[in-house]
This record gives sequence, C-alpha cells and structure tokens, in this order.
Amino acid sequence: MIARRDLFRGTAGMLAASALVPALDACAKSSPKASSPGASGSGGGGKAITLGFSQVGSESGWRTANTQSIKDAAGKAGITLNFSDAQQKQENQIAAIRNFIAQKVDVISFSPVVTSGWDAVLTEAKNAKIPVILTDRQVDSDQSLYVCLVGSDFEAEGERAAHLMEKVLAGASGPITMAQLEGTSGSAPATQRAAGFKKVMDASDPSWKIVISQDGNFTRDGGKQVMAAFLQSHPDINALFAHNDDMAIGAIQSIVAAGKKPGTDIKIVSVDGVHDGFVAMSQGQINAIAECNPLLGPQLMDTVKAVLAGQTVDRWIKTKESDFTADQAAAALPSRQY
Ligand code: GZL
Repeated sequence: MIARRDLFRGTAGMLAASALVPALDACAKSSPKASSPGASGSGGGGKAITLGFSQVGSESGWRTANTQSIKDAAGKAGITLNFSDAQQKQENQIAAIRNFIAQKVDVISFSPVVTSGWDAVLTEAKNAKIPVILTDRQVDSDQSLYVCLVGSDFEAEGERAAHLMEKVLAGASGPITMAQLEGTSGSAPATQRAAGFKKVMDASDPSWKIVISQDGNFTRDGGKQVMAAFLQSHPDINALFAHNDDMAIGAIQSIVAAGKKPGTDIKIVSVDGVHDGFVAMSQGQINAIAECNPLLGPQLMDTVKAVLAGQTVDRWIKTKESDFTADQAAAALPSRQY
C-alpha cells in the first residue's frame, strides 16, 4: 500500500508551493535543452520541443479521453509528440522510454502502469539529461528520477467514493455485504483508491464489510468476469465499489444476467465519470461516481514548456474533480467533456 507520504519520498510537503524543486533545478540546469524560453512549442533556441509519451494502453473510456487530451494539447502547443501505447505492459513502457532516450527527445512523460520497477530506466533518462514528467499515476522510485507528477490524488478519490457509498446506503436496512472490483494490481490508482476507501469504511458502520475484493484490470470484460464470480461465491452481495466506471459497466452485465437489478438490489459506486458511466448513472444502474479527470493534456504541455524553460513547477500538479450522485447525472451529461 503506497501511502501519500511515500509518493515523493524525502519531500517535506507533497504540494510544494512552487518551491524550486532540487530535482527540477538539477534537470533545468543539466538538461541541454533547458535554455531561455523560446517561441511556443520551442525548447529554447527556436528548436521545436519533442515529447516522448508512453501511455498505459487503451483499457478504458478514461484512458481514451486521456490520450485524446494529450494529443490535442500537444498539437495546440506546437509540441511534437512521439506517442507509444504500451497495451498495459510495463515492459513495453520501459522499451518505449529507452527508444525516446535513443531518439534524444527533449522531455519524456508517461503514465506508469504500475508503481514499481522504474529505477533503472529512469536513471538512464537522468543520465541522458532528459527530464521525466509523470502523468496520471505515481511511481515508487526516488524523487530525484523525475521532475513532478501531473495527476489526481487517488487516495482522496477512494475516500470520496466511500463517503458517496455512505450516502447511497443511508437508511439501508439489514446487513451490507460489499464487494470491491480493484484496478490493475500494483497500480497507484488501485492501491490508493482501496486505501482511501478502507480508511473511511473502517470508521463507518462496523457492520459494513468488504467480503470479497479482486483485480478486474480496469476493463469492462474484467469487471464482468470478476463480478460473475463474485455473485457465484457471494450471492448476498448488495453493494459494490468499482475502481473505475468500465469495470462497473462490465459488472452491471453480470448483475443483470444473475437476475438482479443494478443500482437497486446491488448499490454501485465507481470512479472516473466517463460518458458511459454517466449514462448508467442516469439510468439508475450506478448510484454515484467520484470523478477522476482524464483531461491532463493542457497541464502537461504547460509543465513541459516550464520545465524546459528552467522554470519552477509544483512537485504535484493536481487536477480538479467533483462527485456526482444519480439524481445529478441527466442534467450533467450534456456538458460533460469526456
Ligand atoms: C486514473 C487512471 C485509471 C482510471 C481507469 O487516473 O490511471 O486508469 O481510473 C484507467 O479508468 O484505466
């Protein structure tokens, strides 16, 4: 379990208020491209910025929206994007980062599929004097190996989801038998959402128990398969926390196949807030969603330019997120950006 305090080992406070970060300062000074700010999209000296980006994969609606946001924002910023889809495999991400180093890109960014196993390749990037910016997910490597993170607080998302579950279950009579569909094992969102959810649940109604919890890999098929197994072993499940909407939507298929009413017989809270999640919520099949904003592209491109221009950036650049219950879904749908 990665606690928030371990996200940036050795950093006094996670949200350094634009303090000059030693790692950044080192990157800015040591990177050959960290010169005076050039034209938009240039790394100084008029040379266009090339960003090597390794994406986790295309496992969910969230990921699709995240990829589109990054591609659109790179285009708007005049930044050349070398994009690689790792199909949720760490070895593919490591190979992609090595390719970016060989291509001598100006900056590397990636959303690490899992938190561990990055020290070697991040050291290679540092030795090549190419700054690395994390997006979306954290790593447990030493903070000197990357400049900053642009992404959400997953532990807070787990806590928010638990408070939504309390709201959804308020007034429920009888025992609550809860299941949890976890995201990809070893990933920051799965580890931290579970931790945040547990922290709130442990302090809530002691009769509420998570009786079964399993990895559904953030995919619809994963949610469907795992939920079908859950219902076989625990037919009395009446509450589900899914770490993302796609697994919740897959689970809904198995709940219906088992002759039960999702959102009624089994209360469902999930995370993300993608379009299909809102549609399911407007139909009463998902009861509440803790939003996780995938539209990180503009913040990432601003951070890329700032880092290459040797400017100070926060160690953790967070995205803004809200919570939604089913009664809000229909009104919110038309203005949803993803
Ligand atoms: C969260 C992101 C997660 C989403 C899933 O920031 O890493 O991965 O919650 C996605 O939908 O697959």
